[in-house]
Amino acid sequence: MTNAMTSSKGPSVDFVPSSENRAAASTKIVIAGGFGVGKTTLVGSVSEIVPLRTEALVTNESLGVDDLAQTPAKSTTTVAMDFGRITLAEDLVLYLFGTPGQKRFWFMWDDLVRGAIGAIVLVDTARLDAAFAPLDYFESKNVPFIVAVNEFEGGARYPLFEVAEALALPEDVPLITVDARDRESSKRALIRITEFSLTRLAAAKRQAVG
Ligand SMILES: Nc1nc2c(ncn2[C@@H]2O[C@H](COP(=O)(O)OP(=O)(O)O)[C@@H](O)[C@H]2O)c(=O)[nH]1
Ligand SMILES: [Mg+2]
Repeated sequence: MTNAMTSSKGPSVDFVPSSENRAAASTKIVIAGGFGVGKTTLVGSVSEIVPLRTEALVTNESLGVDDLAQTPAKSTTTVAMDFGRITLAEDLVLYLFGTPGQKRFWFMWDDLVRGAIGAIVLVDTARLDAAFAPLDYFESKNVPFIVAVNEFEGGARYPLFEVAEALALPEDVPLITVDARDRESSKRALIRITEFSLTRLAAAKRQAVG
């Protein structure tokens, strides 16, 4: 059992006793975005454990709910969520949580983001509109987030400023490209959200003081 030290504000750190009886700290980053945008792929490419994922064949019942016509390569959909782990240091563990895509699982998001460093919103430029719901969500909850355009082969490439404009992103939100299948690329995205979150924390502290 972990002794969670969570607060309603900002990232939390959980301390778990390690085998050597030293405290190990853990924290988390949330991966969000529309259906088929590459969340499961990203968590899988950086996780050191086989990601725990709950995929199921999309059945007739979910037709119209999970639109596979938009993503012909996919026959499964993540039913609950993706979960991965990265050991950053002997005593520091990062957990990754992919958000469940379907609207019927959105009640889980509040639990997922509690205590998270921040979120990466994955975007497919072929289906930009799928990004609006996660963007609105993180903005409304004041969770730091970055936007990562997952570049699919054969997909149209747009200059990032055009993507920012189309998504009506606030100016300070970092916007990067990513190849979710590539470990190094996915790691860079994790580093970027961590840096951004730290910058935001520092700014908030300065405001509180000044
Ligand atoms: N070409 C290409 N395919 C990708 C990339 N990321 C994911 N895919 C593929 O797109 C499909 C959907 O990805 P998945 O991770 O399941 O999406 P999720 O619904 O967001 O979890 C899968 O078949 C992936 O192999 C990428 O960066 N490039
Ligand atoms: Mg998935």
